Amino acid sequence: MGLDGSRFLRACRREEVDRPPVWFMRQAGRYLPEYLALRRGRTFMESARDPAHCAAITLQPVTRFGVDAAILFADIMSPLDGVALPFEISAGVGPVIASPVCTLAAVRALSRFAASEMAYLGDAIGRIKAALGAETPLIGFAGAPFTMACYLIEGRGSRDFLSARRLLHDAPEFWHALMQWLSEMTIDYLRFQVESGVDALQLFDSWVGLVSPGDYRRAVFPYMRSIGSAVASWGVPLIHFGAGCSGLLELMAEAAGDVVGVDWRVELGEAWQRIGWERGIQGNLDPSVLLASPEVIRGKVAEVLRAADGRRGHIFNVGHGLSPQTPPEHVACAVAAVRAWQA
Ligand code: 1CP
Repeated sequence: MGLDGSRFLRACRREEVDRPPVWFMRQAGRYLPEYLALRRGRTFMESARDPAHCAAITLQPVTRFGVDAAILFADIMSPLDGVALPFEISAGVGPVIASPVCTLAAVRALSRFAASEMAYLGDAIGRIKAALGAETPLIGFAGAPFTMACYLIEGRGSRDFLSARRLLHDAPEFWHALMQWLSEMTIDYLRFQVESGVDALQLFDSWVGLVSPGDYRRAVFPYMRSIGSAVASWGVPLIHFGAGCSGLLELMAEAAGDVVGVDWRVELGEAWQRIGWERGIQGNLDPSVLLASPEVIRGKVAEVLRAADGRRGHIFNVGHGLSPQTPPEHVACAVAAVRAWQA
């Protein structure tokens, strides 16, 4: 078949497919017993920095469920290894950054991304590609600048990222310097993943739903646009995901991406109309549905597929990452329901 003929890459290009491709954000993770077994006694980043482990974890959901794409096992904080900014992924907390970046002087002191510091990831990508062969594409990814800025400023996760949003309003020179540095770093990091062999890219702007459309236009859009243009020039499909973004969909679509990833707070057909039929759409099952009974799961999967109406360019996914409580059999049930779908 060859990778270019894969369901996932064809859908990214809005070509005809026999059925929508399916994969899940956070498909590798704590809900899988084989993941917990491999992670035992190791921190998240110890596993992510070990090419054999990273490859094995990336392949687990492909082996178990036969999903139509793999996603690299890494975190949105991973590229900080390439700029020598110390961080950890702390159990039960998430990213923790040793020295948050809150002043213009701190931004000016940041160094340029060096792929040589992340040789482990290039090695992992090579191993994953060799194991996947010509059937299943590999998605590389990065956090988008706004979401990265949230963690760099606060130093860790937060419900509302108030300090970051205050600086967006109150310290424009700092904000733009940080976003400029982040967008350059992101382009360098994504290019490194493409040169190492990934077949498609996703930008996670998980928390950008916190900003108003006016602020998005001024303080986020230009940086997304520059990343989007760079990726477009490489000829690799780009998925642009955000959660809680129903007020921003048109702007996000205009800024970057061949495909826009949406969550369940917006009806998929309406979202698609707003982002334009010339783009693909990814989503948008509520991940909490996968905690319900198989019968409910089949019904809700059908609802998403009906909303997409068999149009070219739909990639079936959850609207945000799978939760650690998800029974793996329920993920298998959703995959089977997508496979069995007849429009
Ligand atoms: O030890 C563990 O297993 C911790 C859980 C975990 C996992 C499995 C974290 C900590 N990161 C990951 C992997 C991960 N993170 C992937 C792997 C590929 C996949 O299977 O999908 C990806 C794509 C991410 C991306 C990521 N990390 C995002 C964007 C997606 C999203 O969910 O919004 C964000 C916001 C992070 C930060 C992060 N890393 C980990 C946690 C718990 C968090 C969120 C913390 C918070 O709520 O602030």
